[in-house]
Amino acid sequence: MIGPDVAGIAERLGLAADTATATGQLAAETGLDVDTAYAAQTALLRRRLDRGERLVGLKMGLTSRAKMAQVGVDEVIWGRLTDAMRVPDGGTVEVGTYIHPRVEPEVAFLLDRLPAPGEPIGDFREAVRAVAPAIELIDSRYADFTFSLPDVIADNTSAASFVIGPWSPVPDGLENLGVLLEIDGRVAQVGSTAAILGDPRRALDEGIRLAGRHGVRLREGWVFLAGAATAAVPLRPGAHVRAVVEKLGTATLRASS
Ligand code: OOG
Ligand code: MG
Repeated sequence: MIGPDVAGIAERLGLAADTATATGQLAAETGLDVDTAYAAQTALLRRRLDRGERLVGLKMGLTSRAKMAQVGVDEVIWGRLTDAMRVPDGGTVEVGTYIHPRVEPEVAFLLDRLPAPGEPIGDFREAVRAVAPAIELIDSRYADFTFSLPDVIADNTSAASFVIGPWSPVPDGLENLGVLLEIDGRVAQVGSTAAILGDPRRALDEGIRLAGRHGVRLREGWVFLAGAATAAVPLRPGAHVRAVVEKLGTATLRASS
């Protein structure tokens, strides 16, 4: 039997993103499994690197129950971040360049010295230099924002853009900080960093472990998004979005009208 066409899947998802046009789900049609889906994600990253983008970090997905419930997939996943996906804090995104964008509040880590593959993180403050509030803009390339586990992995876990707020030194506790997502000054989602695997620090352990299974090693200087603490909210034209994380501050993003 011929396996799924990894290059073809990456091309289809890459084109869907480039043209802001949804595509149908792939897994059922192509027999894509999780390992092959990560290979397709790598091919999709390669497509970005070939056009000059730089790999700047890793993002976790579905590290909270709120997110798992929203998309109906209940496994922790990870994807890649490039420099072209980063939007400056307070910056504006063109809504027309996305298919059906959603925003979600996140916590970002700036990675420092990480343990060797297979080793646990000893001192979190050695592994993480700084933390920041962040906004992730996700945009599934699949019609109706509907997908299976291998589908969303191949699609780089719906990653599209991200905003990092001001960096702070790692505070004493990260496991129970209040999280708010505000749209146009109104609270759209409320949560706690406890929703992220009980403690967002755990997301880094999971990221190291899960990416390591696919030969990907996290690097010093990378940005790491621990996963959304709440469900994501559709990004409407003209919206002004703020993510507030207690003790860490605020990240903001505007949508073009
Ligand atoms: C998948 C990406 C999930 C998160 O923070 O949980 C994610 C999706 O919701 O489309 O980025
Ligand atoms: Mg996210």
